[in-house]
Amino acid sequence: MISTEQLAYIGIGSNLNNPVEQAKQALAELSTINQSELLAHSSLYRSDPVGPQDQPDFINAVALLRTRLSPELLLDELQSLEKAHQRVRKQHWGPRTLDLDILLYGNQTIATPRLTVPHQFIGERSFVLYPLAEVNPEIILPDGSKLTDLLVNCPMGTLERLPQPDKGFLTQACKPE
Ligand code: A4P
Ligand code: MG
Repeated sequence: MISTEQLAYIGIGSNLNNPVEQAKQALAELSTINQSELLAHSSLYRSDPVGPQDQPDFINAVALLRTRLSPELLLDELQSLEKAHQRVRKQHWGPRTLDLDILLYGNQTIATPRLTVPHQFIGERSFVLYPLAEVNPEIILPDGSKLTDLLVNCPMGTLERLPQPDKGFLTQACKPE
């Protein structure tokens, strides 16, 4: 079977071992995933942890990939990147060096033991919705809900966009073609 290209939005999160560097490195690594191309990414954002509070602040970002990988193969690639960042799974919603979630995969709804797409909490997390909107404000979820409407009901809370560095991988928030 010849797989078709899909647009996949990936959520990046880190709150251990220099999270800004972890996130920047993750963006660089996402651009090397096979059969995939990094089309755009958001700025980096900082926010207080959602869930257990006895952990450091998080750095989050969103990346847009064009990929020929199936959702499961894309998840394999993301999990091997997490592993390469010495991610250790101890506590649900606990601290992590790198978390890579598939937020959206084309217009697909997926419910398997390994994958829930769109991501289960996509509609209620400011650290996901605001970076997504920076990459593409016109996103419509598979259930027909508009990103712009979700944002209206999701205050920024403690979320803040970090200033863009002058140089390095994150030179600018690039837009999808
Ligand atoms: N899985 C199911 N659906 C997906 C998907 N769409 N993308 C499965 C990726 N993985 C998906 O994930 C456990 C399993 O989820 C995977 O094996 C995969 O088969 P995990 O990353 O090992 O574990 P987790 O930490 O229990 O869950 P998850 O979903 O990554 O946590 P969340 O929901 O992302 O929450 N606060 C702030 N401010 N910023 C954050 O980024 N992140 C979390 C973690 C909590 N608080 C936060 C943040
Ligand atoms: Mg995850």
